[in-house]
Amino acid sequence: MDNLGAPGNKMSTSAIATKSDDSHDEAAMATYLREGEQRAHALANHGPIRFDADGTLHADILDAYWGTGFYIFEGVLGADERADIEADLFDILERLPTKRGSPVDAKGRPALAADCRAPTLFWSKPLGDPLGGTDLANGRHPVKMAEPRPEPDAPEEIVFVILGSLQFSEACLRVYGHPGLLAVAAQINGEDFVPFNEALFIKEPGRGASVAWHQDGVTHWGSPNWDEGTHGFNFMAQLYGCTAANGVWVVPGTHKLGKVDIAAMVAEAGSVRLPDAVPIICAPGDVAICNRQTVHGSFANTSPDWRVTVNFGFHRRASVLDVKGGGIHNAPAVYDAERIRQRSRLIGYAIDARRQRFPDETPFVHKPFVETGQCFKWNTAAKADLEDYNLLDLSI
Ligand SMILES: O=C(O)CCC(=O)C(=O)O
Repeated sequence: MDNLGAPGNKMSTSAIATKSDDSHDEAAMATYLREGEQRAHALANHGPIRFDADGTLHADILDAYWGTGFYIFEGVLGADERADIEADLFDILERLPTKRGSPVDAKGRPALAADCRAPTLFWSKPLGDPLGGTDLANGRHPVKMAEPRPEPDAPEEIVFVILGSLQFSEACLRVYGHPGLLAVAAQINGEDFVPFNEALFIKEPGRGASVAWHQDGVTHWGSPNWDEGTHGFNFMAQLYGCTAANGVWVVPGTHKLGKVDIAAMVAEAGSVRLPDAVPIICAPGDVAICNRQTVHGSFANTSPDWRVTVNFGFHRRASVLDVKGGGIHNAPAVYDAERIRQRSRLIGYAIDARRQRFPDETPFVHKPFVETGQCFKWNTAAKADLEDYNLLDLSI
């Protein structure tokens, strides 16, 4: 996930406001959602994870992914796994602080993440857009989305994203170790692929916040070696599925264009309803892969449906090694081989956690672990080792 900035940053004086009168137009939005669904159905970019006999990801998938910038892997997470995620989700929701900054949850217990040093919980007013038109996250969200009015009984603020999420949910950690998804990561980013970060997106009906249009990368845009895969991708695993109304929208092909002028796109469209954008529509258990360079975003969730996304990204090692990154998800730093090795332990823990829960699956083998003789065990000590692990996110 790739949207957040240090809390407390101020609004940009140069922020570009949307013509919100138009964007609040419910009829126009309903038409937009319907037309977006039609555009989504016309794209041949969904199906099960498929490999050829030689282990190569099926050419149709590679073509569709590199052509549009996203692909939906259908039926990746079964009912058992989704039930595990849901149980963890309920636990997380119960343990959230009563309000921003509160050390306790509604039952008076120490709140989730209360003692974390790394950025974890991100708050918004219900149906708000905390990022659009601000300087947060390097100002990557230049345009404010529409902010519909929530019901009067809505709380003042809600949590809409949780970073470092694998420390709060073993079920999410096990999704991170999914052999099919990690094999896809190896095909797209190379066998020595490395982590980016992980997040849980919670888009509650009638409350879930917008994530304004943006491209994710903050480095490399001007690099002579830049290409359509430089900033890696995010997997977006759907617990309950997602619709045009509550899901992420992508402007297909924008991952190939370099840095795009999003404000100009919105100005040309005359609203935040970008005319070429397509919603990622998923059934429960589907997992989308989304190129981080695409122009993408999501609208406030005015629909009656929850969207819960287990979001986790991977990079090419070459995009990260000895590169100065950070500043958005953690402190700026040069990402040397030792940091990459340290951060990659999450892949090792995830593979072993998954092996223990799903013993009939063939676990993924991560080539760098074989080459360096590293072996990971998911146990109590490993669990303790996850605290604040996202201080080492590889954020480019
Ligand atoms: O899930 C969302 O609404 C936004 C996800 C996103 O922007 C990202 O993963 O970069």
